[in-house]
Amino acid sequence: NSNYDLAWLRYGGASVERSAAIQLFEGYLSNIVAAGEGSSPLFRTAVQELTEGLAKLTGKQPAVEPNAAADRFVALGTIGGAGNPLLNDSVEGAEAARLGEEGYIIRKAAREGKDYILIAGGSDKGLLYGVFHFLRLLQTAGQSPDGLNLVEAPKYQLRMVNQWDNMDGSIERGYAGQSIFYQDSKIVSDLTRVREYARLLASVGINGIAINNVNVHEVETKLITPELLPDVARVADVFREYGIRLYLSVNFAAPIELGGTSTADPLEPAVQEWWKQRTADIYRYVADFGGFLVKADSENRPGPFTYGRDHADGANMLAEALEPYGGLVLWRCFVYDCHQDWRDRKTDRARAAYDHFKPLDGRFKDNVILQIKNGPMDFQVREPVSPLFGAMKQTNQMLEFQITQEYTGQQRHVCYLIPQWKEVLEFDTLCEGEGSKVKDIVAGQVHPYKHSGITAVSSIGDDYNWTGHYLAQSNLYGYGRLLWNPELSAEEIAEEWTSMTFGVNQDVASTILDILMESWPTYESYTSPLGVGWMVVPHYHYGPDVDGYEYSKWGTYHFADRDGIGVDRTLATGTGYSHQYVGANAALYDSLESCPDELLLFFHHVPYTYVLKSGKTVIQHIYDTHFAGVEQVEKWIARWDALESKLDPQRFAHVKERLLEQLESAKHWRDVINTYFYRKSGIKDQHNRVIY
Ligand code: BDP
Repeated sequence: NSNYDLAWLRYGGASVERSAAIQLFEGYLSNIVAAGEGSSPLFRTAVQELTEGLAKLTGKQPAVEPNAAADRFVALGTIGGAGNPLLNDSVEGAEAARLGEEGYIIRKAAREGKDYILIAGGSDKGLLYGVFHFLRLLQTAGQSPDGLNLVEAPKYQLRMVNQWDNMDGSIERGYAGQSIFYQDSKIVSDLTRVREYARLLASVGINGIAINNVNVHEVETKLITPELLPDVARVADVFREYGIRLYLSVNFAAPIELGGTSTADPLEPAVQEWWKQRTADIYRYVADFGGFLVKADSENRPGPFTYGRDHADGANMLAEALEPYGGLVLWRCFVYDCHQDWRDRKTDRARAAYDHFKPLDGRFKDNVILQIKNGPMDFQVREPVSPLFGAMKQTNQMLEFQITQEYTGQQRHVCYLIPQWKEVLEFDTLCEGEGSKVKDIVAGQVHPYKHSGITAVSSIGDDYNWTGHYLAQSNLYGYGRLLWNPELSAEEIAEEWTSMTFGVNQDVASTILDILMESWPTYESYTSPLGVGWMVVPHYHYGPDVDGYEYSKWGTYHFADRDGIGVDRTLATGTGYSHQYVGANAALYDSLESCPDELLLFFHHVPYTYVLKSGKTVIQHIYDTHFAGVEQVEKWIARWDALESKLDPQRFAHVKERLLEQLESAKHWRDVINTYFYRKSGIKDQHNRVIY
């Protein structure tokens, strides 16, 4: 009877078929032995999560005991905790050392005639992750207690989300209602929903959150002052119980706006001192505060450029203030000229991040991390990978994804983004020769970064189902899972999510899996073609407007004319962006012959009659994909309809309604795009479907 959906933490429920795994583990699930350590809040969270999860999954409240009385049970323990024989006897020292604080072991163990499932954390936090893994295991096929032996540790140090929530309760690029954090310029008093969000995040291993929009307006500027810090501290307390560290987005001009100094010049001692004081205040309220997230000199936000300083000057000033406390500066690289003259093809927005930051390599303090969007533009359905990854050997880097579907259907369309993110992570930058993949760079494994990781713009709001579209929950879930282990496949992640969220019915599972896996290519097929991007309604970014941004200042052009389309980013005749890549990658994109079809128009301007590797002309490709995309959505609707009797009415109806909306929108896209290019090119569709 809560007023929010439990997402993948529903643990069964009346309409859900139980996984066979529950039966296999049944004998162990009535007793939990939580020995010794049980004092830390995180340990308590772990015990509580396991207790509640098992109660729901089995229908019986498990007994929680300090000592092993029953013959079979689940034992919880923390490595290095006060001598727990159940743990110490079955975990070797060397093994424990490899786990790190966030890792855990789940294994079948035996001692003194007793038989148990051991969940052992590298710390209480690792234990909590182990508990969530065990609960997941009980809901997904393929595992039995025999031979159970899992040793897990996360790939990334920082596994974060960024809320783009504003204190008036709105969410920038939010498609799932209002903020769960703020209302009427205040932090909400009832943090129930925030706690529930912390559970969702911790269950997939997220360990950091920035709780306010990177565009910091007047009210949010005050979040770092004693006026609002008591409330920030309340939020931090909730997240701490789930092992999640709190960060704040800050306004670079805060010293001026809060009336401390007349300048925000990072080299001015009074400004430096001002930030040191504010930082000291913050740590008085939140002792484990994570640090500052900063959008500076970007889209009209203040920054060091105003004072003739560069980004290293700006970031280092904040880093110095945070350093005594171990805090970090997450400095965003989304810096470009948003007032450009569209006629000047040399100001290529795609080049901007690399051009701004690469020359600064080596100048940042080691508690600064550059936060780089996955692509050089802005979360389009298809972009190449940002060439900045790996280009700075002496500067910490982290990757920024966007879970909120700003440019991918705004949680009205299904668009499962894990396959897209996997492509980014698997991209080989060649920065240190073959095998210099993005996934390893942002793990600090190519260059030995002190700090690194992945973050993403969150997708949640106060909608009943959190994400606007039930199926969009899979992106939040999958994001966390991918950060824990980027080797998981998109299918595996989708399967896990589906069985936890919708149960193990085969028809349900296979339909949802297919829809999710087909969804990104489908969205791409009926929107902007061949990597060119944009063509969306300005500002809102939903629905087609081919020339919406074509003659504007934002640097997002397609250059379609009567003869052809695409952006020439080659070295010889274009912007030279292709040569921000290393060696063979630069050559791959630079040459028309080798450039992959899906990115062709990102790198090249070609005639409509240019023949793709697929054998089709560009124009016919545009026509065909736009028809195919709509047909695909029609097929999903038929498949979804077939699930009516197997799903709860509420979720069935909700997804159905969204699919119908997606269909309408896909038709709109198809017709606008196809007609536009027919009129521009005058070339007919081979199948005569496109009308003038
Ligand atoms: C774009 C959004 C804009 C954000 C900006 C950013 O349209 O609302 O403020 O990115 O990342 O995607 O700062």
